Amino acid sequence: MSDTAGRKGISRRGLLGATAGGAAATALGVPASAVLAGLTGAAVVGSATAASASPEANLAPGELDEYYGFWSSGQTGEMRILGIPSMRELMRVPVFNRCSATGWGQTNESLKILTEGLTDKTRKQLAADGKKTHDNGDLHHVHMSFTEGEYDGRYLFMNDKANTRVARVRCDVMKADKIIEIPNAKAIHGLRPQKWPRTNYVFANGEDETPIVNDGSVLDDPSQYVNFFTAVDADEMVVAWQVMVSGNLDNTDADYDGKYAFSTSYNSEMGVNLGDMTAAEMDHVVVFNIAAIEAGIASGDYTELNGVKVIDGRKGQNKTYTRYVPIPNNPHGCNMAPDKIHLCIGGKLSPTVSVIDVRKLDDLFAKDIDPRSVIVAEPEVGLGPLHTAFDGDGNAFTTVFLDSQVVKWNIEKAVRAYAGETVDPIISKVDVQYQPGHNSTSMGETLGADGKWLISMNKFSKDRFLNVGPLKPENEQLIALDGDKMTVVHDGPTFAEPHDSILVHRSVVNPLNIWNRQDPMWAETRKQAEADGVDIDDWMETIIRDGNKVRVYMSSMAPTFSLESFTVKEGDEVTVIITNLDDIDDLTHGFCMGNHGVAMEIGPQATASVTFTAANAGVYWYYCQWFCHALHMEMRGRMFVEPK
Ligand code: CUK
Ligand code: CUA
Ligand code: CA
Repeated sequence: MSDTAGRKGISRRGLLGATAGGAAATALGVPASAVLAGLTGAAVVGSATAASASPEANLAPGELDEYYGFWSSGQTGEMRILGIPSMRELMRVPVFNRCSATGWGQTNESLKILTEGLTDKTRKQLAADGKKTHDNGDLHHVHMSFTEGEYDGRYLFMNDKANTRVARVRCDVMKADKIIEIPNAKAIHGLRPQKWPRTNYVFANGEDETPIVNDGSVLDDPSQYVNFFTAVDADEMVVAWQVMVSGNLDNTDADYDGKYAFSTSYNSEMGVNLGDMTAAEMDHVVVFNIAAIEAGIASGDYTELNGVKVIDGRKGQNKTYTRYVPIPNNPHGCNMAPDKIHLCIGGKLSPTVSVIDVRKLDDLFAKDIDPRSVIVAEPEVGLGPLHTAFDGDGNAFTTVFLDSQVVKWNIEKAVRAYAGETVDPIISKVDVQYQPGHNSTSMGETLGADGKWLISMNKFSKDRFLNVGPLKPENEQLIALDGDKMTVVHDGPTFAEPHDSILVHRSVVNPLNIWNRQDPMWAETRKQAEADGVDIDDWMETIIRDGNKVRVYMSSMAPTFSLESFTVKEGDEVTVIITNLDDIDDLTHGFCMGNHGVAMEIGPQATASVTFTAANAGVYWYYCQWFCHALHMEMRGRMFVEPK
């Protein structure tokens, strides 16, 4: 097989020239082929003709979209919600990032969520910098919880590659409720929920290799480095177990039978530089046998590492837990087709998509068959295949980064071609602008894949929009799927750096308009208020002094705060607790304490609190910073800070 890979493969030099290193490519920003594609047919098709081909893409003002798009934001660290097909951005949900508008990362309620799942090492790291939590994240993958292969509208799960975390967002209020740091692993990248029978686990890949016990006793000795595959208990949001693997882990997915999970590895070499990581012609996909791993944990065949039960699934260890299927060449995307049979692996340095028939995996584990025999197709789709999405008719859509295209191909034809039949699995190709990473189809990662829309998430926008300086937006394109044709119908510039998205039919998602007063988000705050004899569900005008701590309880009702002023002493630690008693759709208030770097959102019927130090004597105004009323400007009051 390595022979095949070598023949079909892109040379390492070619890849470097096209993306990172070569002078010509750097000057243009994208390879020549993409530039040509963009300047010839594609741009014209993309704007003028296309709009008429799919009129339903254009919604009238006030018309609602058919799909929710849940988006990652890469190094921005938030989750975004878009409407599809309009591509209108509906909301930004802060998760790993600090948010000025909502106070995420500053309110006591959000700080609890951001800090309770941290490891002791990280607490020490943060304390050394005078911080409680990280204020950055790198959120690549957002996926919804499943019940029997279909989205169930309960939760969204997402990764933080930057600080090795996994977060959960509640779909009823679209706020994060749990964020945990994953011990042992480094750089959580690929992330997917279990699809069947329901999302009991969220699978999360560690991308960066480190020593098993990373305490400084081993440093520059990569032979002692490992990676960790993590199963998070999705209900409790705690680590259920981990598997130690050979090679690093990139993207992951799970089957529709609840038996296996899969991870791609581009660094089977366990290299520490580019040359090492691209040295082998074959890397691999790791297949995780979930029932076997659970049995191994139950029978005590694990090592406990930093409080986590870790199974040894490295190559040459116990083969009941993992198998390694060789795949050319630095593979990337890992996508399970809704036919429940085919797992598609993007070859990246190989122009192929390797297709695994998951029905063969039982024999792979039980009978020790040749791991390559589980591959049933390996169509050549173009240069730089990364991710694959699906319709409900047995077709796959693969992004090819270097060719700047999305390629539609038929899985069954690809299987027949691999078996020797003369049949071309490629159905059509469409130019995108430019360099696509992920793509996603409407409901495409579920059994309800409907093949209506495809989004191509492109890493470069270059000449598609007005120049905004050296830092350009990315470009996300909406593609109408119509028979064999793929038509680009919309260009959407976006800020850094949506990797991935899912398109969920609106019938699945039913958020609240107004918070439930008993929401667990402010349970701790409620407990403190009860101890202080304050009813946070009612009009509040209470100030509690507790040593140098002062708790200021107030309510908001447009356009006033219940307290026009309050008095504290220089040096006091002040906590302001506010319940927004308005119970009208869309009536959010805010609280911003001038010159103290303090601001938060209080949604209708929500309670929120924030703590700061009144370090300087004087008069300070607080105001509502969410426009709520004709007299919103007047919604303000004074904090008097008495000198010591
Ligand atoms: S990875 Cu970004 S293009 Cu982090 Cu999902 Cu493939
Ligand atoms: Cu309340 Cu603006
Ligand atoms: Ca490699």
